[in-house]
Amino acid sequence: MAILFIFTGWDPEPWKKAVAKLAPERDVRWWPEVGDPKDIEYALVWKPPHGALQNMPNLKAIMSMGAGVDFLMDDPTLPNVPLGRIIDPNLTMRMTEYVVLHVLLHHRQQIELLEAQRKGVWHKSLIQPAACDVRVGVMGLGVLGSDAVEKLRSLGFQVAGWSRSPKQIEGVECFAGPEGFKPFLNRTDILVCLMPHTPETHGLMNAAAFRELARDGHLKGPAFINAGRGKIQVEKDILAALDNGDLYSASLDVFEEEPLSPDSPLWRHPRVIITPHNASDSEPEAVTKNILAQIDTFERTGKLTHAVDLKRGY
Ligand code: NDP
Ligand code: OXD
Repeated sequence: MAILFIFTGWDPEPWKKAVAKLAPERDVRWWPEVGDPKDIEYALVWKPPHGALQNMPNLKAIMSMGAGVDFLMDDPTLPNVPLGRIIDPNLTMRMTEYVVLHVLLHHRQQIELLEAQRKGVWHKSLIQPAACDVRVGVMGLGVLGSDAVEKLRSLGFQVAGWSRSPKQIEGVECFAGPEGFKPFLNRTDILVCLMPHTPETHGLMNAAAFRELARDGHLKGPAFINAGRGKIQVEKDILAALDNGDLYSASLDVFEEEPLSPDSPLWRHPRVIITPHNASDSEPEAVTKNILAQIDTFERTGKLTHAVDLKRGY
């Protein structure tokens, strides 16, 4: 049995080190050095080129090396085998760190304070609302969203969430489905997107959605934080909303096209914080351990621990 790693855009060295430490006995191949394709039973992938998974007659399962699988969905040559993904405390914890950091940055108006610092201004007139007066809304109440809402709630924010199917989470106002979207936005000062990219979520965060965010809050205006997927947002609409006041500020970790073009005006916007899709990086040792355990379980039970529903697309 051989395991094939296929990824683009990542440095393979830390992964090779993790495999050497955790599974020195395994037959592991590194794309494009596939060897005999008949040997490959498991493919561990991150943004594999279309077609790279073809012609492996003994392939049993494909596993994303991250939480998302959207990059596989438009590959017409995707083999019809079970597809898994990563759910791991390491990944969840990192995402929650990012969400809490950026919610607090917007809540505490740090962009404005840094601007004042650059100018040598003692900005004492800036009114600082308490967390209990600020409404945070989290789009996506899955593995990552549900951890984030819990931590945000413990900081004292008024927290709501939005998902496809209805949820009940103590202390969190839960909205669901298309009919819940507008009321969810209407009560939100700081919006956090932790959703997958699917045909339903494509372009969802557009001018019409930003216009629905609350305008009666204690902050200078709504903030948008996206650590889900870039194709959920319409970047020209983010810029227009920042200009017309529908948005006051934004933190963006993901983009319509990655890496973000050096020409994008988002880089230079004074109220936008850009991070390079590193809200929650897949940590080689934690993820390799997780995937090896999933393979062992699959060998015993024929089922993937964190299987993806291909019909839903996440
Ligand atoms: P989950 O599959 O556990 O959760 C997804 C959530 O989104 C669910 O609550 C789901 O609703 C909701 N959702 C999906 N489609 C819709 C829709 N059409 N309308 C309303 N809600 C919807 O995923 P994770 O929490 O593990 O991860 C979320 C995403 O975060 C990943 O898909 C990935 O894109 C992104 N990510 C980004 C990283 C980064 O570094 N920037 C790192 C890791 C992940 P329901 O509960 O009803 O199914
Ligand atoms: C993921 C990601 O999906 O890093 O895990 O974006």
